[in-house]
Amino acid sequence: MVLKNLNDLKRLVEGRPRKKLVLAAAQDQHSLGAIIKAWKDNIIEPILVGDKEDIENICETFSYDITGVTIIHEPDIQRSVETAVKMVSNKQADILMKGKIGSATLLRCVLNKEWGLRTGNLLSHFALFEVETYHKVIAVTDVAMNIAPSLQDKIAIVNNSVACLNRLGYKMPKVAVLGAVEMVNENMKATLDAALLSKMNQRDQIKNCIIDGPLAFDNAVSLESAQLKGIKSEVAGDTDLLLMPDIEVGNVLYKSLVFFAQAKVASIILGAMVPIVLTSRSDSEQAKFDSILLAAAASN
Ligand code: COD
Repeated sequence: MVLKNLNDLKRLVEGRPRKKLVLAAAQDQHSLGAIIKAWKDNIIEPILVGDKEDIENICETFSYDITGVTIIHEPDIQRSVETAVKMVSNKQADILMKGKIGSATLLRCVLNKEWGLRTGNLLSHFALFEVETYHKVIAVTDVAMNIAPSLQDKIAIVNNSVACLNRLGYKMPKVAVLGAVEMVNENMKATLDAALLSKMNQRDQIKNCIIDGPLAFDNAVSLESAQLKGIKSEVAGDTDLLLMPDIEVGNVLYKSLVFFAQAKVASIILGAMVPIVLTSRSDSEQAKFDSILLAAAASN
């Protein structure tokens, strides 16, 4: 099964018990709007940690009915994140979500050695895009957490993403490891890593997926383009997951898809004790809702 659009995620959570989601620094309009919708749709049960007065003012202004929702008053941003993270590590919540706070600040709390959400795995960012010009949803990693991943990191990033795609119903997701070109060039590290990852996949060192690379973006997403270049590949033109060389390439692709191609996006952090909804503060309420849906579908 593959996802044709982000709405397909709904099917995966239907009939499942609601997940407890804790929103850190909850005084954020788009996050609150998304959470209330997900609550009304029976996907999650929200817990809000943040400035109670600000939260209530936003909800009143935008007519969000939060009657019955647990609010933990913590006006200090840093302490509100700490409280939310600890609720997850104490098993009082199944999903963590970022509110009015920078990504790096939240991630540093998540990585805290004493009370954070580490599991021993690398944590990585995973995004799903619905783009009109592609025949199915396409996953992209890592566009927001790992800055300059090593080969070892890329193996962990692929494993995180493949495990998530497997949970979403993909048996053997097709993974394109991107470079600027589809030939190995010793001066372009991304192409060397890509070739190694492909070979490791062929030798079963990376399982449950089909990896090909290096592929340039055009051959990864267009069969015609791959054929014109004479590339024979099971992945070319039918990619489920794009592995980015580094955060700059990834983040520029992410923002280009959203701003130029009007793509819809859902994104989470994988590899921690629970999925973490970590959308950018500029993301729409819809993107935050779809990310909650993805987190619920991806959680155990
Ligand atoms: N997974 C698991 N452990 C990690 C990871 C990871 N991805 N990254 C760091 N750690 C561990 C390290 O092993 C170490 O023990 C500790 O955390 C601190 O590591 P540093 O010194 O590299 O960590 P920081 O605090 O300097 O950086 C961690 C961040 C996640 C904050 C950093 O990688 C970062 O800023 N990433 C980009 C976040 C961002 O701005 N995204 C926004 C784009 S929209």
